[in-house]
Amino acid sequence: MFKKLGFRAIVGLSSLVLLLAACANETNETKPEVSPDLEKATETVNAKTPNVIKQHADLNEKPIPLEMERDGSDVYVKMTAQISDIEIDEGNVYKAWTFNGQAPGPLVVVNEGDTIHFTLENHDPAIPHSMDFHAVHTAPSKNFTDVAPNEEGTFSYQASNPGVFMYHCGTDPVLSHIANGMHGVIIVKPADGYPTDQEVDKEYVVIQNEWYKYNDLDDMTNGVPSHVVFSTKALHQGQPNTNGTVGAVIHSPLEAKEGDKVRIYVNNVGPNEVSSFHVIGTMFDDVYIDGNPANHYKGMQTIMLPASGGAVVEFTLKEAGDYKFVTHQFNHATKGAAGLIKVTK
Ligand SMILES: [Cu+2]
Repeated sequence: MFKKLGFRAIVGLSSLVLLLAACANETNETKPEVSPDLEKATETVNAKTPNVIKQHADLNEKPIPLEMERDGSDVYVKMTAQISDIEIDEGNVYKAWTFNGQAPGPLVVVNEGDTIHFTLENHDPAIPHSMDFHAVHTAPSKNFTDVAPNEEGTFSYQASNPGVFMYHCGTDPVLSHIANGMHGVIIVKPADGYPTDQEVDKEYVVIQNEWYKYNDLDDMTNGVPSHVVFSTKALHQGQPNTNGTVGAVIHSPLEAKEGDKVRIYVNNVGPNEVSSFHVIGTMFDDVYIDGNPANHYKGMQTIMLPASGGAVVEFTLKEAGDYKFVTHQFNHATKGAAGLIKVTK
């Protein structure tokens, strides 16, 4: 997908990196391709923040709320690309590349059949960003294109399929943009609802994501995540809205009453790992894979969420107590991917 000249530059750059690496430690490890723009913008500002982009070094942009307005079935959504500090673990502040200062970004909820008129304001002074909604059919070359620093772009498309979809920045190198924090969830509510709508007492949104060494494309490509985490986004007023940080959904637990049927809209935004989503002490009575009412499964213990995959899961909490949910890939649960549902009488 690289333009011809860009590709040559990258090949040249990669060869140089390879040569230097070979000289330095006599290994032949393949280095990921870094776009020349990103390579130029990135430098070690100090030992504490390796790989920080020079213009990001002193930048910590205050989160700007999502703007959303509806006119019939036309929905006007405005988001920002911005650089904001997020403490992903105690004492570990990540200068995240974000949508609206959150990682994952703000929850977007629309109805099946809506036309989305999406505006991205790029508040990042250094590099371009973009938006790829998995909820729409459109030509990426036309509607998922880059918005330059300090510019804005508007794109329109229809959300014609119901589901729990990922969105992410699609600017090259995509892995850097997603792993640095530019991901989120858009729910497209089915026109005719889910067959179990009447049974559900509480509903929440849960998202899984990974973090790697700061803006380190080599680690993102060849390494393992340092943190795998859950976040929750407020679907209804008064619900917690967190970033993807270690313990976020334990410190801000989900709540239910004994006997409640709970629905979770869940998505794994990755970027790289699969999620094996499981609630300890119950099982999923009803599951809609990717959140489409047509994909209805019953009685599942664990659901597999591929990177970007979503689901609606519904389960009954028959006894009061604390229920943890995890990815059953326990190496990832150990790195932070655990959340809590507090069930009271
Ligand atoms: Cu981006």
